[in-house]
Amino acid sequence: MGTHRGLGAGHSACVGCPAPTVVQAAIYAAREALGCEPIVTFATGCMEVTTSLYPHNAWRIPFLHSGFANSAAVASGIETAIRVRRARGELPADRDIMVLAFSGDGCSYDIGLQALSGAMERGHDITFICYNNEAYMNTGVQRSSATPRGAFTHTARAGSPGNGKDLTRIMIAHDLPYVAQACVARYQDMMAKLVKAVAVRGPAFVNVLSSCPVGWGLASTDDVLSVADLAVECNAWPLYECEDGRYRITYRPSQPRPVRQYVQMQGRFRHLLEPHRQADLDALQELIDARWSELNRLEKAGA
Ligand SMILES: Cc1ncc(C[n+]2csc(CCOP(=O)(O)OP(=O)(O)O)c2C)c(N)n1
Ligand code: SF4
Ligand SMILES: [Mg+2]
Repeated sequence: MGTHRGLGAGHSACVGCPAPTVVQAAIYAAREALGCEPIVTFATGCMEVTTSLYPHNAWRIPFLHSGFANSAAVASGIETAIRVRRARGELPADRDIMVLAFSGDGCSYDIGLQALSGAMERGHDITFICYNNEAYMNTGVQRSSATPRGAFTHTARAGSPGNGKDLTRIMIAHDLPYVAQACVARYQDMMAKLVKAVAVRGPAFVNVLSSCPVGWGLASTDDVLSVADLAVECNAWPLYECEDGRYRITYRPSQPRPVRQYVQMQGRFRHLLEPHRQADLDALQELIDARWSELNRLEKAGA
């Protein structure tokens, strides 16, 4: 890694928060693996607030705080300006300046979905990375459409009623050259996907599960990676990519773990362990199994 990492000291993310690792990895992919100069846009959320809280600033590379909704729209504008200035010969040919757009799930799944969809559909050469902690954490753990079925948030106190939107597949439906789902606990897999996403010419989207010790109600910050790992091992968060429409599962648990084990590690699911909530726990398992079967079918269909 170079002398500075793009995102350095001076941020105030909670102890144990893995989200800065996601951001660092994407910047590393761009700068060190591919030799690009990234310009970063960031929607409001934990990683934006904690890295740029006046008078501190953890950024060592160009960084723009967009609004909550428009990280992708701001990224589109920057990418267009780079393209136009390059065509006019105003940028040195040997400088590979590119745009990394980040947001949490609140922006990408909900309030910024329109801007994200538009930027992807127009074909801007940007890499959009969602660090997905499955709720609005920065404002005190409210439900987003990424919140899994049954999980407690302060706006879904008996457990989130929805199934959780499948944004990765929504992005695939945009016919993008590269879409992937990764997990912060599987660093090598995540890094390989980030490198591919940045290298692609055209829009790319990577959805990275990023556990949150606060919002997920973990007993200890020591559990932050093991719980994310278990999300992969129980198929709640499958690892896969889709290149030019072809699905590839990048990790297949040999013996998928029951979702009960995943639930047991997290305060946000505690109520699902009460005997009268057994049907809700079963429904969560059935949903995970159904989505996993469908993913396998899609992979086979493209083989
Ligand atoms: C238009 C607008 N609405 C609401 C807010 C308040 N707000 C700031 S961050 C945030 C939640 C962000 O959630 P997410 O994108 O999931 O990021 P996280 O905090 O979980 O990292 C909200 C609701 C805002 N800044 N702007
Ligand atoms: S609330 Fe969660 S996502 Fe936000 S900084 Fe703290 S640990 Fe990270
Ligand atoms: Mg979030």
